Amino acid sequence: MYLYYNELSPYCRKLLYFLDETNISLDLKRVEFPKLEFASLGFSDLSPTGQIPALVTDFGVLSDSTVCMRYLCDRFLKHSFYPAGLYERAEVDLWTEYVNQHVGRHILTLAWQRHWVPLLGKNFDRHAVEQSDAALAKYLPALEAQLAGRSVLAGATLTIADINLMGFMMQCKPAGLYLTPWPLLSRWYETMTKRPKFVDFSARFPLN
Ligand SMILES: N[C@@H](CCC(=O)N[C@@H](CS)C(=O)NCC(=O)O)C(=O)O
Repeated sequence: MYLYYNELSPYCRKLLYFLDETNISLDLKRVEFPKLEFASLGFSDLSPTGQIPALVTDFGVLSDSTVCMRYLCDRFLKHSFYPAGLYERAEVDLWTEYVNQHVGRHILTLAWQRHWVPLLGKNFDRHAVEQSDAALAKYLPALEAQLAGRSVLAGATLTIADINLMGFMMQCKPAGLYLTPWPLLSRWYETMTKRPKFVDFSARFPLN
């Protein structure tokens, strides 16, 4: 089993950080231009999106960071990160999907518009930034409320819900997203950044 990745991709970074936290070791293959490289390898038929991360298993290719985290937890029996119990698992899924649908993509839009667009000399899309700022103002309060009286998003210990959120939150700085209005989320983020596994991960794969 091996993983196609590029350390600049936020979705790959999420999965690479997940591998560190869970101590799952995979062969890593770095790609620069996934669609072109996959086409030349004949992967276009196997991977529905042609995107990275792409996890090549004995049975086929999985090309979605969240699906890969779930699969790897089950495959390597990492149930503390993705519980086997039905309700506990659903709670992890709930917060993972909430973040994927309402939070993550907006942080990435802001990071793209505020950091990469000026760097690459592309056209700034003010409307996209306004929409993502508004969406975060609307959807971050539920994360803040969920963190009241707890240090992790679901259950009692770190799960893929936290790792998933961290995959996006590690882009806060390039996104120009300040967490002052959300003190519990801010505290959660500070705690996550101090985790030894995150410190190691950031040193191995620096953001810039
Ligand atoms: N929902 C997917 C998104 C993956 C994704 O957007 N990958 C981007 C890199 S960040 C990609 O491969 N882009 C190249 C392309 O679409 O050709 C996930 O969670 O893995």
